Amino acid sequence: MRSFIISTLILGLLLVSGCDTTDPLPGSEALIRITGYASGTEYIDGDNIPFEDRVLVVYGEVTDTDPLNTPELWDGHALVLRSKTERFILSEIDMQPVEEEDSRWWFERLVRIPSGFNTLEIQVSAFPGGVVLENSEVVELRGNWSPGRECVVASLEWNDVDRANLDLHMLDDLGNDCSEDDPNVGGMRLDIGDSYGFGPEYITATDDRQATYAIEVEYASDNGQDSPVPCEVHVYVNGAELTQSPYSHTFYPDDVGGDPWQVVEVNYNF
Ligand SMILES: [Ca+2]
Repeated sequence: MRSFIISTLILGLLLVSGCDTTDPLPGSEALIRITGYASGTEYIDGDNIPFEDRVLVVYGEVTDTDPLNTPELWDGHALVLRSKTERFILSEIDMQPVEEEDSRWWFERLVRIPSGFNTLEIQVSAFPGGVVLENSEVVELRGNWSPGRECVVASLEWNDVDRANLDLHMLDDLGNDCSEDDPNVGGMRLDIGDSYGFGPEYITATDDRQATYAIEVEYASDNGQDSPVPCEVHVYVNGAELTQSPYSHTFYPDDVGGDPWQVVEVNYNF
């Protein structure tokens, strides 16, 4: 089932595969490609994404050619790489088989696109943290969103080995708590909630008022994993990263459902 309805612009039909196969997956050459991306997204329940310029749906196909893998189960490791630096990992829930008994997998993934020049590509590994076996061709696109236009932005990423669910929270001084459970409240907006790893989750405070924001991280679920989960939070005010940022922390199995990590409190004065 597709997670989203792509309601408006399909900006590009982009790539054919053309992968470098210097170290291919066993079996044959994998087909990996980005077939398009879109903005103006709308969730099926009608909850519009109001800041769609910040987030695009990237979609395409990956072929899992490892003969050791079962065709019914996505057990490869693939990610969307933005501008060679930011990783948006494709979890099992992002992957849908194109046809039964077929090794082709369709994916959709929300990706954050900052202003200016961006690149997107797909990388495939045999397992998390493994050597990159194949790259797709590179898509070039321009974003029109800038963190400098926003009051306070926080981002959370965690390690890509265990599929734990960490939740970024931003709490304002009016009692509002923005997180995956309440992604659009008090002028604060969670762009991409990630329940199966590994972020990034972004929350942006958009109300231009004098305010205090507390940034916290909650270990919401271990999703059946039991390894320590190192994570990192970046905080920006008026587009400038705080000098102490990024902040680092490690959650342990006993931390699930416990007290959140209180990262930092930000006083915003325009
Ligand atoms: Ca989460």
